[in-house]
Amino acid sequence: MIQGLYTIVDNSLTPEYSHLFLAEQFLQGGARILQLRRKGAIPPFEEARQIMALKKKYNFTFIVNDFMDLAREVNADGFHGGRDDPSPEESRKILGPGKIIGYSSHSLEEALEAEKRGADYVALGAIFPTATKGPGHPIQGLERLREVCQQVKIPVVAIGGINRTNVENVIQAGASAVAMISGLTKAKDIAGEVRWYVQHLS
Ligand code: TZP
Ligand code: MG
Repeated sequence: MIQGLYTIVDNSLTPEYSHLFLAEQFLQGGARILQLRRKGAIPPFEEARQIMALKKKYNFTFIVNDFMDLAREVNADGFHGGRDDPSPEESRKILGPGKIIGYSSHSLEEALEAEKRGADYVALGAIFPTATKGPGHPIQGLERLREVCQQVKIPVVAIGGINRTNVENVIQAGASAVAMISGLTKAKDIAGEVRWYVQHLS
């Protein structure tokens, strides 16, 4: 189930940490959903495999962003795509039954279309300005988030600039889950920060 804290394993703002290190920090903090995200570079098979191997120790859902072949090769629990990726229905065909298909949307229309095409959840972002996405990205804001949550039946994952101060408003707007990168990866105590959100969102 896509609910609560949705952690994104992405070290683009914190290159001093490996993806594997971030994944384990998140899991130590109690995260139950991890997405591997590496913009512009194919994550090495070995990295994704090592994260999958953490399932021996932790119970979590592992979703691969952008790289369908990798998702299939490591038998991840799901794939997260967007405009440049196979459609949700194609993704489901490729990955097989029982897998989770997520889709990045940037408008109500796109979110409704993804739902129609069989996505299990949609992400909507960026809700707030964020360094992770860089300038030039449209900001959705809380009102758009509320509208999307009202009209879309599948879970909506809010993403972009979410932090301790605004997370409550995001939940109030109807988001099923909050996806975060820098709010977690830039914390001094990453596992502790994750724990705060896990407790706050349950
Ligand atoms: N999509 C929309 S905003 C965003 C993505 C991947 C970045 C989220 O990162 P952060 O650091 O939690 O704002
Ligand atoms: Mg993509």
